[in-house]
Amino acid sequence: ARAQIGVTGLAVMGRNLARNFARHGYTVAVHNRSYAKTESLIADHGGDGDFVPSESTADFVASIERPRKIVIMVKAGDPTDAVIDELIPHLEEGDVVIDGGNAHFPDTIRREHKLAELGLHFVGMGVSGGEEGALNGPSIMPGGPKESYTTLGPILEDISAKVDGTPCCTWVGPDGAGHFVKMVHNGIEYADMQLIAEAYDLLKHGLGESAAGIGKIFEQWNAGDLESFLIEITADVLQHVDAATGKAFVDIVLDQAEQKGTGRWTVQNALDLGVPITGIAEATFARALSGSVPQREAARGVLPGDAGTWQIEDRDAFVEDVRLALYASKLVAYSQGFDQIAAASAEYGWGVDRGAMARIWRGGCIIRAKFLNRITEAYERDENLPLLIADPYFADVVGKGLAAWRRIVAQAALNGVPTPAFASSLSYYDGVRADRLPAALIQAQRDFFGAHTYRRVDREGTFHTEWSGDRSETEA
Ligand code: NBP
Repeated sequence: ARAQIGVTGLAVMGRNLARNFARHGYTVAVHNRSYAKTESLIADHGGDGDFVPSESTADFVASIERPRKIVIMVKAGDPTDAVIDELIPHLEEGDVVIDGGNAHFPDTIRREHKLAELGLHFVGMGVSGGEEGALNGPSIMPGGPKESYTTLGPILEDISAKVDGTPCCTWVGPDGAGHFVKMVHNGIEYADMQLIAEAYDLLKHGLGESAAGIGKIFEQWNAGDLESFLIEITADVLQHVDAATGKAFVDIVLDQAEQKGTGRWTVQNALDLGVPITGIAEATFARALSGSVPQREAARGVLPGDAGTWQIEDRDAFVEDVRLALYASKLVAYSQGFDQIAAASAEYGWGVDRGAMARIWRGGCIIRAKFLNRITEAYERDENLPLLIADPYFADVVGKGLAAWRRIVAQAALNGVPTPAFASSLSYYDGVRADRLPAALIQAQRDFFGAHTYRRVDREGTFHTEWSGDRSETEA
């Protein structure tokens, strides 16, 4: 046995992760269900470093130094269980099995408990950054038993992205914490992408600007507070021309957004925990709406718009308004995502450090962005911060963009441009800051038809009014 780490599952992600380990000087045992992928890795990239290929699981496991560290990088779901079951008979106490796939966190919790009973460590590891990140430095979110991080951590930190010399990898928390945080990362990614798409749509309708022209605006935005991977690729995509037609690429792409499911998982979990992640939810539903083909067909030419024709007098002022509205909406989406992490951390006993999560998202991953530094700073100022946008720095940023945000959402409504994420973020903002919410009326209604009781503003206790009787109040 001479390999320091093993990777099984050599499709795009596993292959690149194995190459990344090898390039960092580790001897890497490699294995795939069908041997052809293992052979092609060695044939194409054997020169990247020291690989130990094996055809059988037994040989693969035997080629790794104990305690073994084995990264599974296969299709999430049943294939992951199949690989774990195949590995188990060959493993020995203290070995560490790492699932780098996009597992749903309840599966990770289940697997961790099962392997712990066998004396094995199981690390559910979120990996973001796609194939490019896997090769050149991803953001890595490992969970599982903390002691496994002592030996595994340095290797993962070695191959992760670095920002200002700091690795984009840290231990997230026990059992499913790593995969949970990766899930929320993807949810935030949904919100971020939807907000950018809405900003593009507003600029398109408001200014009548070409895709390439809007691409230039995103390029300028990327030089400021909004600097991030997603803004950068948006500028690039919008300026790309379709070779076949000579049209803007974005204009020849069918407008039906697909999804693999992490956004849905994030929203489902938020519903379970009762956390309002309206930005992520609207983004997920916006994709669903785009794919609602029969409904869109039924509406076409039938539903009137009764919308105005957008008259922008000051082009630069409008662009700045959209930028400020985008930034504020984005902060709300992140704030909500971090609330969900806090709620889950409390529910499952994970102790997740939110500032550290913002830190490891600064590089390598899809939502990497300059302003994540500010989020880390906010949680360093107060690790129990109940509301990210109420941190003094962010409250100030949002406050300065507030008038622009309101103008944009109002103009979008008047001109019939859908902005579900912009609008719901603003509603969330106004809701969370309201002195008093109409939830009081909801409670009264619930008590009226279902005797669900209510609490009063003026004294402790739970009360019910005899609505169908003499309307006297009783203490429940
Ligand atoms: P895929 O998700 O396309 O999975 C293909 C791999 O799974 C192949 O190695 C295949 O082996 C193996 N596999 C399957 Br399918 N069923 C198996 C089974 N029953 N037993 C053993 N192996 C099995 O690969 P990927 O796109 O590289 O992604 C790998 C993981 O990383 C996934 O969980 C994915 O969600 C996650 N991820 C992907 C990205 C990304 O950008 N693509 C980013 C972050 C995370 P075979 O070659 O023999 O068919």
